[in-house]
Amino acid sequence: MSLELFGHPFSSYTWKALIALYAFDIAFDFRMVDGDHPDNAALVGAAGPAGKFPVFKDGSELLFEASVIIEHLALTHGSARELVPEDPHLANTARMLDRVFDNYVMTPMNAVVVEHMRNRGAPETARIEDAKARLGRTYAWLEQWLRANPREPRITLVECAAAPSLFYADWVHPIPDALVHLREWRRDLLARPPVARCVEEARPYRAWFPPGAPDRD
Ligand SMILES: N[C@@H](CCC(=O)N[C@@H](CS)C(=O)NCC(=O)O)C(=O)O
Repeated sequence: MSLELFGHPFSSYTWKALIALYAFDIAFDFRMVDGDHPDNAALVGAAGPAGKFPVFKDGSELLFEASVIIEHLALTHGSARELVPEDPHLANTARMLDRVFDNYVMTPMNAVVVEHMRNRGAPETARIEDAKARLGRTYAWLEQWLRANPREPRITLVECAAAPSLFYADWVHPIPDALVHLREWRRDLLARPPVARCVEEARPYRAWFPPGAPDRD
């Protein structure tokens, strides 16, 4: 059955699904969502209530929400089963962490990006500072969590969620030097081949990053 992923190489949520697909060598066709591909954009627009990407097409089935796509890969590809822990309690913990990255890293990081887009040149400082404070709180929580729960060198739902959110969040609000475990984990994640591939594929679009991309990574 042919598999298609609709998304964009600079999109953090597209990365979440791409990392899983790349990590387990799952063959698929990438469908670019941009102004040059109106049919792809139309499919994405109609797939879910918010018209967001990524969207995954598996035969006649259309799936949206990056985490759901990853769970689908774990269910349908034996080789990718370890994306979600077999033990139901460990799987629940992985889903909790996935929510931490989406809700408390990706969301405040996006809030900074959106504020720069909303008000180019003069973003509202209070909104930016509020989002950065939320990121700071999550960073501190993640540092403690990593200290108590060292990660293994494998790719699971947690790594798929962590890599893109930490990649971009560190651009808008750098992880403090004191949070050594979190900084080290981000560095380690970016070096993993499926993540490094996403970083390279996104590189041509960096000039688009509304707050301005730093000259690193
Ligand atoms: N909850 C969704 C969020 C997806 C999302 O926000 N995607 C962004 C790209 S990273 C998007 O579609 N932006 C375009 C839009 O909102 O129209 C998921 O987990 O997949």
